[in-house]
Amino acid sequence: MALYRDNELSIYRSTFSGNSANGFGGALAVENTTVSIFHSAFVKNIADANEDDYGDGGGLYLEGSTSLTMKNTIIALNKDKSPVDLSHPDISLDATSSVTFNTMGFNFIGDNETVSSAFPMPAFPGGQNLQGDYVGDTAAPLEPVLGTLHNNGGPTNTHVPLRSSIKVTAPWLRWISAALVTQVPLTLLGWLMMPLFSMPLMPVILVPWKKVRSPK
Ligand SMILES: [Ca+2]
Ligand SMILES: [Ca+2]
Repeated sequence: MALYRDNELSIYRSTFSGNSANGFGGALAVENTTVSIFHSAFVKNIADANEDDYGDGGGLYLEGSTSLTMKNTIIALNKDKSPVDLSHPDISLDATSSVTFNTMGFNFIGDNETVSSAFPMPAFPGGQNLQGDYVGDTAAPLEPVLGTLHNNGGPTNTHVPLRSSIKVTAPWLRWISAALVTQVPLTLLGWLMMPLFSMPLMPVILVPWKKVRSPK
């Protein structure tokens, strides 16, 4: 399924896969639109399929005064096939657009080219950024591990995140990973620095003890 829209659009639990456009927006192009996308996937779509250097945004192409609210949505593994023109595989903004983003977290952006301010990289590779999104960039695109387009129930075929995908990492495992990354180094640093802080206290403790013992 591929769409062009210029008013208001809500997408809920939908899959856009394998679409292509010779121009802009392989899966979805919107202009002056209020867009909400929840629990959906935009994967393996292509912009500028005819490779004439005219076309961007394999996943989404956003124009005009558009606002995009997004939660728990995968936009990854899309392509911009322009041979020379800048490659904007997943999301592309028109140069004159004024797009506002409202992320509600748990989104998965393969390449944040053109949207790095709305979807900044996380502090640790593979982790969530401060908004709770998983984000890659052109140098290190993030690839979800998905099953093939398949009938997994529901009215249309879908891609199921597989067990090894970041999207399905158990919350307790994410907590342990975060603890290993942040708490273990801090604890080791604390142990190493403990003698530095305890040394000045030793004379204060020992001197009164000696005075008490001295009359004997
Ligand atoms: Ca083209
Ligand atoms: Ca392009």
